[in-house]
Amino acid sequence: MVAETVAEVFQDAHARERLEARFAPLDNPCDDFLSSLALAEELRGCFSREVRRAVRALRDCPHSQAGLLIRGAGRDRSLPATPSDADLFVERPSHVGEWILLVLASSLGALVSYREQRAGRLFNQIVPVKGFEDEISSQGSRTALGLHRECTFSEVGPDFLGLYCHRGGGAATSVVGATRIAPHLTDRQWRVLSEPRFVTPLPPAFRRDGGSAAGAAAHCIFSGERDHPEIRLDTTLTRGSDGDAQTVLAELNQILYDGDLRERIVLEPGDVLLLDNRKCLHGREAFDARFDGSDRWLVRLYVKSDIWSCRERLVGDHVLAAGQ
Ligand SMILES: O=C(O)CCC(=O)C(=O)O
Ligand SMILES: [Fe+2]
Repeated sequence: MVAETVAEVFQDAHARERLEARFAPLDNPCDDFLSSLALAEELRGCFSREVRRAVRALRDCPHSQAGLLIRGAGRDRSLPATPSDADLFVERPSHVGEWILLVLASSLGALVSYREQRAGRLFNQIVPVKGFEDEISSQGSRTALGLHRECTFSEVGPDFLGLYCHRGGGAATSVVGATRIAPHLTDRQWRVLSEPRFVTPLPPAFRRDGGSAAGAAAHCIFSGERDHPEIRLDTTLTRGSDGDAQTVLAELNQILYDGDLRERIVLEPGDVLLLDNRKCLHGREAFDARFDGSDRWLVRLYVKSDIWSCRERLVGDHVLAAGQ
């Protein structure tokens, strides 16, 4: 039997209430980043041992599940309306969701952001934005966000990403694990997809400030052992660099979208989804945004396992240059 891609754990009601009471009075975690990380170490004890065990498995067991869904981690009881603009600063009395994400994600590695994306802000607000309904990006809504590895184009993309749900909205996040895809490929498809015959340009969010669309050098889609492969693909952006590669990529897309490989996760307020960005692809269904303050609202955070290996790309405290 193939293991599921995303493991699920539940935070019990007692732990959740204690956590919410402890986190609600804390200041904005961005105010003093290093102090927040130090405090995060103490706050880990607010999660049950079962949750902490599952986070350790995600970090330390490369052959285990590619994702972890923590249901009912904790909610912000004084949440304002969903902002209409993802980049708008909204003054808030508490930051329970951001703290939950910071505590969990920082136990997976070093938190990072990208210079070219949303001005290098650590926490990215994922809300539908008016005027971008049909853009294939995290700001879109009417159009589905195709399966992708986060920052496919970059050599220093995140190893993990975390999504915290402030407000749900029906739209499911989909996840597909590389170990589940590999058995569906013929030897020929596997071989072509394991060769550096694919290119991925920068997505719209990384080009808003006038950046060039050119991505990194040609890359493989699969790497590593066939039983536990790593996958690097953005089904919207990645192209084969020759006819044969393009044909096999189209076949792969068909396998991804036609089969029942995708796991559908509807995030509810207080849930956290942690994904290993090397081991799975994720995307989002289309949905109807209302733009009335009640829309879906997630927060996203990126993690690098080994910040030392990309230190030449550091351009700020936690900010990496994603492009060349
Ligand atoms: O909205 C979602 O469920 C996923 C969005 C996404 O892919 C991302 O924020 O990286
Ligand atoms: Fe994403």
